Amino acid sequence: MKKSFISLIVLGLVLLAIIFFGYNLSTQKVDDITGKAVINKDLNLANVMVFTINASRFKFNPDVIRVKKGDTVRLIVNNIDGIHSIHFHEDEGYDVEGTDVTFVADKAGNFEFHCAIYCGSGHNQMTGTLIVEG
Ligand SMILES: [Cu+2]
Repeated sequence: MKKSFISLIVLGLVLLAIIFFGYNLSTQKVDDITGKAVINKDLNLANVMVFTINASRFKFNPDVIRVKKGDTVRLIVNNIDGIHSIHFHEDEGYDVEGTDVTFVADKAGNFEFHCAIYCGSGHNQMTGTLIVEG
């Protein structure tokens, strides 16, 4: 009788610990890669698809990024030659701009991104495509 009472208390403590640590993990709002605060707390940080895009006059490499719908995507622009940034037009499905952006690819399709910073004569040809497979 006494033994089963003690095991019940131990089981209760273990359950409390699991709930406590689980709660802490689910409410964490800091990007585990950059250490920066994450504004969109719905981002699934445990499974981030990270791509480094080398940017030079006047191309992105790679210029095709392929992910699956629902993936959390992080795009990091690595400027090799000149200063560039990426931009998706809002009316193309994603409202994203910057040199280090993280977002959920929640819409399937092909989405063109552009260089967001005027960088010379070939600026307008500086594009890439995000392919989100549904
Ligand atoms: Cu550019």
